[in-house]
Amino acid sequence: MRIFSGVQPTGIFHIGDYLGALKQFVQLQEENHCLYCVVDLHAITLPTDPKVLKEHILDVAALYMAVGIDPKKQIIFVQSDVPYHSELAWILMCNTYTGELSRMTQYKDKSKGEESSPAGLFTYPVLMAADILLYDTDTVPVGNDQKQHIEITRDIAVRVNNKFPGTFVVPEGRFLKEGARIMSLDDPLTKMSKSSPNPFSRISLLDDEDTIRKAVKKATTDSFDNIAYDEKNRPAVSNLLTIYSVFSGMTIEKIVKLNEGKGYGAFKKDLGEVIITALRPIKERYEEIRNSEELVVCLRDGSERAYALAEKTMKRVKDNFGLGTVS
Ligand code: ATP
Ligand code: LTN
Repeated sequence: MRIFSGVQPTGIFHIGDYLGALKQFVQLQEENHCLYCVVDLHAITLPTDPKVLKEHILDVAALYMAVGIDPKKQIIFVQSDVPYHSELAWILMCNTYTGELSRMTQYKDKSKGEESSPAGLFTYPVLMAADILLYDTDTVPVGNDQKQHIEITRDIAVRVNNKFPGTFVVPEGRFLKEGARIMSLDDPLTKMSKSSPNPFSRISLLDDEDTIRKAVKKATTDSFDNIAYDEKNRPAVSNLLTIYSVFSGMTIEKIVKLNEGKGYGAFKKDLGEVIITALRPIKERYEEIRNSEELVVCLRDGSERAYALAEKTMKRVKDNFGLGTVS
């Protein structure tokens, strides 16, 4: 199967990105053809400093490799290195309704209803659809905050296929049950996010050990005197149990049992160590890759291979739409 996913170069990944998305990227590479993209064009939908953006592009690419994606077997590349993404986005925009874009919750959140919000923020989902459809993608692994964007991608693909049969493969989203939505450590009702102003709301994949211990220690809990999973009534401790479970590989039931009669102090201490142990090898590999010359070489090679695949799809799309001088 063809797999495609993308991450915005807006900062260092946190454990929510890792558990919701990156971990599945690694698992999927065993039996599939995967393309993992650094979606820099999406990152400029909100104001970005060019120097910082350039660094973040390399940070994200290095993190892809550090978590275990093999750039020789799979394709790791930067979106704007393959200009077909923007070209296809335009064609798709002509087949997308403004009404459906205005219903996107991410747009509503990020634009805050202001008239001066960039049009790129509004058409963001169409560029994402172009990313996916350009590579005849079967499956898109993402965190479940992206469900609505996958739905609109499918709707656009079906709409175009109804006009011009056989233009696109209609993709499916792939969402994990556990880890698909890791919540903030300071507010279990909002998702862990790179953009939250409180650094203790998240744990970054590159945080040092003391920072991780401190963030876990400060994490919000509740006033019950036992440790139990109850997402509705005890969201904070349930979130910590999920994080514990996905990093340790132990079931939640087993962790609850291990913690019978213990308080939050001991539980959090163990959790901190579980996270530190899981992140240590990623951090070590990241340091090696981030400053190596190999990183840029891999990205160039990745964009050449992605370009060749995209070119084929674009030729088919333009032919079907009757675009261009000759077919
Ligand atoms: P931010 O974290 O600033 O809100 P974002 O949501 O735009 O950024 P990306 O970097 O584009 O995040 O997301 C990378 C991937 O990680 C996406 O597939 C997204 O669904 C997933 N993801 C992000 N945050 C979480 C989370 N808290 N829990 C689970 N998955 C997440
Ligand atoms: N919108 C996504 C990032 C993204 C993406 C994609 C994910 C852009 N293009 C294509 C999967 C496939 C986000 O904010 N997480």
